[in-house]
Amino acid sequence: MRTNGALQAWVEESARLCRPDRIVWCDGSAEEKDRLTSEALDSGDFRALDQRALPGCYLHRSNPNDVARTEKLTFICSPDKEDAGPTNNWLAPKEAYARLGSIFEGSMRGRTMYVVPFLMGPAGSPFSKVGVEITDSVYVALNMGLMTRMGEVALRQLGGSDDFTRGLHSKADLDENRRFICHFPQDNTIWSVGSGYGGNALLSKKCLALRLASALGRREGWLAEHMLIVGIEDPAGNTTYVCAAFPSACGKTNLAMLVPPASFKGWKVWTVGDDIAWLRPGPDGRLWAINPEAGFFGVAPGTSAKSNPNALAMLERGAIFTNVAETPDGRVWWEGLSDPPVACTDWRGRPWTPASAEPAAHANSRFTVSIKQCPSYSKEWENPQGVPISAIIFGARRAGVVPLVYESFNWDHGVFLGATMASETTAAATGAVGVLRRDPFAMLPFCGYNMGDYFGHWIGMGRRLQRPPRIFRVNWFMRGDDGKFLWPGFGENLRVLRWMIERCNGRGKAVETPIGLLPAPGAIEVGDLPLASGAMDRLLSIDRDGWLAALNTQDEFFGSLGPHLPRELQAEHEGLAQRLHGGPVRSGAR
Ligand code: OXD
Ligand code: MN
Repeated sequence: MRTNGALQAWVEESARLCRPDRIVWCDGSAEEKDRLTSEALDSGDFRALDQRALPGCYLHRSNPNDVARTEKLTFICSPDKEDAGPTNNWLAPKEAYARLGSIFEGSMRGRTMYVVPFLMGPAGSPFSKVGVEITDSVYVALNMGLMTRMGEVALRQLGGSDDFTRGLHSKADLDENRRFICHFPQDNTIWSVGSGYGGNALLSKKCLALRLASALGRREGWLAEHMLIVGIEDPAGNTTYVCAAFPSACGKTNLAMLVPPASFKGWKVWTVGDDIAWLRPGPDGRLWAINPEAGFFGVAPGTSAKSNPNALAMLERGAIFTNVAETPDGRVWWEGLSDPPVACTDWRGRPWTPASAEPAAHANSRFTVSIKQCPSYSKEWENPQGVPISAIIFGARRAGVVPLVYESFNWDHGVFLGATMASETTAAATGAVGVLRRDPFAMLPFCGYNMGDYFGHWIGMGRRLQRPPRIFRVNWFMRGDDGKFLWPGFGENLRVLRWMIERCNGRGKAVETPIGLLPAPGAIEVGDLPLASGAMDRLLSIDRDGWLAALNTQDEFFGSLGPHLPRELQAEHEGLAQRLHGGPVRSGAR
């Protein structure tokens, strides 16, 4: 197995730095999974859940200081600070290697170093990339086995090449003051130290598949995006593939495996991915997408028979739960799953009852599970060419201003819709929750290069597509005056998706407004949904004052990008301002 010279040399160099007691190369076999699971049980990394009720399921309780992505401690270490841009933290590569090197030094003494080769994307696909993660965490190694195509398959794809992402990870002493997640796009390298949390430590995910891949995609002419991929099959058997970008913990997993409401007879939804899409123009002038991952690292709280029955079904075996509560009979529980148990053990291992002051599960508690266990799993996930994308959706969590759905006038306007996203923060990252922040393309924490250049890359991508996807914005989270959500969401979101599909097929009716094309009255069929009175009018209205206020913060944000802001987006911004001030709705609308 260990025949690749460049890989061998890098593993030896890393071992000289970290000084592990032993080195284990992961091959991805079932026997290895059993062995690593026993190790995790022995070390206390895993607690066995009731193996009759939940076969192959385990609970991991993390260090309480290590429960979410730490954006403050995440850096893009490009040689030139300008390439990281104003939305990323930057460290000079030399300084980053020196600072982290001193923490890695001897950090694996007394520990095992796991060498985890992994493949992102289907074997043999032109989209796919190989990475290798070196880690001292058995929890990370086991998660990587679910989240990626791990082991031999990756080494076979790599062959003798030295073209692989080098990811070095150590939990070190889990000290927040010695925690850094550094990306070196010029070296195709990631160094992550001091955290065992998924988004910081599963280096395939945010670090490779988004931060490094976005920079690589710019050089190679493709896109790495924080997007789910879903296929929607109508009763006639036509499947339309859609990508959707939402910030973390805003329902991507639920949307990716949506169950059609009862009134949608004959409709089916197929899950290709729930978090990351790699997109490239195909020879037919369309945009094609793969999901580079092989599993889901989903948010547990709020996952229920109502919000996501498919997720519950796939979590009955072979799942790793992180920081959820444990019931006395060895099962799992989290807020929103069901009525609370009379008593359980909370995510920190403390006794909990419904009278306890704090939640039983951490707000960012997670499950990890293979995509193949999802009842709505799409076999197209294995297609080396990916799936053709007809629509791109940008969504965010907004209590007001942004309507339920609208369509862009054209590609550049669609890029503008992505670039001007703002969303209320969630528990997926450390820091305050519920604060409105700009999150362009839901990529603020994940874009590996200058955000202005990233916008330019998107504009350029449109020029290469003869049949570009239509672009939409959605907001499932608008609230009425009583603070309650106006739209029921979950399965009912298919009503909105159906309008988008009709638009893609040239049938759905729309009206032109200053912000874009809104569904014509009645174009979204609401049937007998129990909506509050006037809800649909409110959901599809234009809050002119809200939009005028948004223009100011857009201006500020665009200004911060300086000369990197593409002039097309400046023109879109000015066009929106003119239309909001009563100028004509643009020509060229389709
Ligand atoms: C995730 C995230 O884990 O976005 O997918 O934080
Ligand atoms: Mn995500």
